[in-house]
Amino acid sequence: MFNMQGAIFDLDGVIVDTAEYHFLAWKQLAAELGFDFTRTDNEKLKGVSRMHSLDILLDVGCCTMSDEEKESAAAKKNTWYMGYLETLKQTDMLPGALEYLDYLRGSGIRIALGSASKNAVFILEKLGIGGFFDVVIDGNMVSVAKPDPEVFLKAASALSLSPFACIVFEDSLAGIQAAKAGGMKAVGIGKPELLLGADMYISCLKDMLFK
Ligand code: B16
Ligand code: MG
Repeated sequence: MFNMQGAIFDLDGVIVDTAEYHFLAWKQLAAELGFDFTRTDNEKLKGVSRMHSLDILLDVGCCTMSDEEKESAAAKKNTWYMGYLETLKQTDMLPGALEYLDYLRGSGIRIALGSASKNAVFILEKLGIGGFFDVVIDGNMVSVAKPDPEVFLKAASALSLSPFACIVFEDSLAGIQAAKAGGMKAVGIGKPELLLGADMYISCLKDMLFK
C-alpha cells in the first residue's frame, strides 16, 4: 500500500481507546473545581496535549489558574488517569490493532509510535506490545504539538526513513494535518468529514487486514 516502508501509529484512538479514562479523570478534576465536564466536552481533548487539555477544561468551567496551579492540577489528573490505566490489558486493544502490527512485522515494515501522550511507554507495557515498535516518540520527546509535524518527522528520522516512505495512522484532525505537513501519507481512522485531508479512511485497523 502506497509503497510503505515505515508505519507510524498514533496511540490513543488508533491502538487503544483511553479517551474514557482521560474523561473520568478530567471530570473528577472539574468536580473538584465545582463544575460539570461532559463526554461532549471530552471530544475536544482527543489528540490534544495534557496542558492544552487543561486549558480547554478551564475554559469550559470559566476558571482561571496560575501556571503553578495548572501544573499541580494536571499532575493530580494524571495520577487519577494512571490509576485507571492499571487495569489496561491486551484485550482492550482496538479491533485489528494487534493483528495488523503482527502482519507488518512479518512483512518487514519498520514500525514507530508517534503519540502526544507522556504515558505512552507505560501504556505499551500494559498492553504487552512494546516489542512491535522499532521506535517510540511520545509527548516527552517533542517540543511542538500536532498539527506541527515534529513528532512524525522525529519518528521517520529515528526509523532512518524518508517521510515520503512512511504512512501515519491517526484518529485526530491535528494528527492528519501533522502527517501531511511532514510529507507522509495519512490514513484517517474515523469519520472522513472530521478528518479532512487524509489520503485514505478506515474505521479501525481491522480494515487494513482486508486491503
Ligand atoms: P497524556 P494520542 C493523546 O494521545 C490523547 O489523545 C489526548 O487525549 C491526551 O490529552 C494526550 O495524548 C496527552 O496524554 O496526559 O497521557 O500525556 O492520541 O496522541 O496518542
Ligand atoms: Mg489519537
